[in-house]
Amino acid sequence: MIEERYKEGLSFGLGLVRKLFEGQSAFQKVEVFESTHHGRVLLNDGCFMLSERDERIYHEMMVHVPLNVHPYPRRVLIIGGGDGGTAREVLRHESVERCVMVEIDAMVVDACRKFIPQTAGQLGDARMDLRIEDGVRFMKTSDERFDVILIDSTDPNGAATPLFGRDFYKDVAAHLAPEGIVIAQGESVFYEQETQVSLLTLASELFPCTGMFNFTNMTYPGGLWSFLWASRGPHPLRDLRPHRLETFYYNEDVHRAAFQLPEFQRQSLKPWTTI
Ligand code: AG3
Repeated sequence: MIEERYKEGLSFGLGLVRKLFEGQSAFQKVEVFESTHHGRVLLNDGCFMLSERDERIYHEMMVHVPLNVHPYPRRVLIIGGGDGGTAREVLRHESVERCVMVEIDAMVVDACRKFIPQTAGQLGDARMDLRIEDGVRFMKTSDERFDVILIDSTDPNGAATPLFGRDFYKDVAAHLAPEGIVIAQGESVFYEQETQVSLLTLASELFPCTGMFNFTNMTYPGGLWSFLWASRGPHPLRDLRPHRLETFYYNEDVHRAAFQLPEFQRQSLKPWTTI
């Protein structure tokens, strides 16, 4: 079995066909497997990052939700996202002139280029500026501003911990253009309510328009997961423009529905939600 031990006594698994890659980088263990039901899968430190079968759900929702709301997204920043799936969806938008992707771990990029071209295949696009660098450091050193910032991180352990903190979000705010939108991987709706509250709380201190939206998937523990929405102004429902790309999961109705949260989640996030 390919097994993610998500928490003590709680694991999720797929049948193993064969191992394609295993490496230990300075940051994490990186593995790629062929699985029985989900095609190729990427695991970082034993946690599922994506499967070929359902990765489009996460990547489409992370990208098309903000890019179909921002009036004219030209410059996009991705923090993390080493597998390339987020970049692939960003590049489908013709308005995008420049996509900077800052991934801390070259091993993830190299392994995906070699074994998961489905997500990493577009990383050579001329509009891409791929940097192997710590996203936290990039924020301190770059003076560029972006229309959309996408924080495509792992769970808040190890190298990704600062990406869920206040200091990092202050830097994110400093790099956001006037009509800018920030989206961040927002963890499990059922298992990580506290993480969601803390992420949304700190975002609400820095941005006027904040909330979370959900998507369901087959690979992340618990199925129902979230993204953080934070913007300087654009409203995810009122400012939605027509969607023209061919997609697997995303459409305008799914976009709108994603912001309708289950009651327990809505209650717990209500104080910091302005959507
Ligand atoms: N980012 C990781 C989502 C979190 C998964 N967590 C887990 N399996 N425990 C996905 C990267 C895709 N570009």
